[in-house]
Amino acid sequence: MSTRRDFFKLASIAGGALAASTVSKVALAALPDAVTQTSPDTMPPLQPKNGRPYNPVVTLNGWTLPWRMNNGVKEFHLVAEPVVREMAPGMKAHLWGYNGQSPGPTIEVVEGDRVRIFVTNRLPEHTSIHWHGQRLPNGMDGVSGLTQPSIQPGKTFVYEFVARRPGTFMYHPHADEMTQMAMGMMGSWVTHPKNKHPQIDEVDRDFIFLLSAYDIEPGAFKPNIMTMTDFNLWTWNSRVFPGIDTLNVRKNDRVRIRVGNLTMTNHPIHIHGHEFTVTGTDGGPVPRTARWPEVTTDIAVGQMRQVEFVADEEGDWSFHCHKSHHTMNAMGHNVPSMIGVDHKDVADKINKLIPAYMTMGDKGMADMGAMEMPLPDNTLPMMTGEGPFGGLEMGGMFSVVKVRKDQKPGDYKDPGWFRHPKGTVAYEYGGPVAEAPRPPAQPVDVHAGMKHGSRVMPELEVQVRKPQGHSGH
Ligand SMILES: [Cu+2]
Repeated sequence: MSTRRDFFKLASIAGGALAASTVSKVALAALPDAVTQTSPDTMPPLQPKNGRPYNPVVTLNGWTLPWRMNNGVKEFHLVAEPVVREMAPGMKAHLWGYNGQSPGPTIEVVEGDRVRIFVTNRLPEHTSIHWHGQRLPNGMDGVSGLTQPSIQPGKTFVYEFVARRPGTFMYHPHADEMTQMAMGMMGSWVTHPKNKHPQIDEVDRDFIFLLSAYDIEPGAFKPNIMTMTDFNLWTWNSRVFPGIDTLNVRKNDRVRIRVGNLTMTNHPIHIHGHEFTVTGTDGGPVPRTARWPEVTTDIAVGQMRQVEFVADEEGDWSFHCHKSHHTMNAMGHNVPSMIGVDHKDVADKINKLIPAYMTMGDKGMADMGAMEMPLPDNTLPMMTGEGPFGGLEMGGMFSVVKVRKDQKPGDYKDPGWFRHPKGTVAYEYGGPVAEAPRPPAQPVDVHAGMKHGSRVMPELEVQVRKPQGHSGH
């Protein structure tokens, strides 16, 4: 039996050199501080205090994890734990994440850095971290059961590898993945190039965020982890509009935006007023000869894209997923289209039976943004947000790129709404209006089908839905 005294005896016989080489320095070292973030706001870029210099990224509604240098190795400490994430003012979700937030902090290193990451598991079940897209020793790949035993609750594991490839990456569990990603466990990783790189431009602003999706019933706090496709909250870094910060840049800045998709569907990410090119994926920089301009790029599941453009048009430019049901929040979208149907009469009758029934969208759904709906607690309106000209009627994956000529270099503060030069805003026509020719109106008897009357009319289906619960989104 080996005792502490035996160990010292052995060490004294063999000398200090043997002790140093047989006992891991890592095991002897105290853990680096586990820094925790309590705010869901966009934190200013973390300027590197030591190591190779680089131009840091800004994580949208997120932050970068500080490190410590230990004999030339960058040491980070991630703590997997339950967190409370404010998805937008008025709604908090009970998620799992890292170091106080979901997603976890961004990790920024430089090509060639040796990186050591301590991962402490404070979840009620085992976990692991997979370093998506990285070249590394197989045993550091973080696949529970395949390349390592899973990290049991209360345990700390150490990952160590050299960041070989510059680019945009992410990290996420590779243990009970469906649960852990549906609960919000993920984070971004950027490896900056060591030297000037022929395929990587220097940029003035460098943003990063992850796409994630949740199924949280209105009024509930926890995601339904059994959901496979019917998610109802489409988020950027576990935030939904109007909780997503704007991307504030200076006119003529070269802007890079890095986006990774850890939802279960694709997202065509679209910018207004500018064209971008995809300059890189999680596979590395795209050769210049293979780039083309576009205004929307589709990001498939498990992919990362970095897009770049020169922000040379001043204004407040929408930046969003182009799937229109991804730019709204969770509330009764499983209602039938009632556009053109005057159903007030029907609604009055239904109201006698179901007082909470509301007529929705006989002219479209825009009145949803303004109507005073009785919302359950901890719920966001389906379409919301106020702009300088009225309601934006948005939710989910929507934000604004604000381009200003007086935004200072390195200043990421929201400059407020754009002040349009005189005569550059769409306006109401004030002249005479010609009568537009219209087809003769068709009489529609909404009661005909219900009463099984003599006229052959398709039965008008009226689904009665109270404003709680939903599916199909
Ligand atoms: Cu989308």
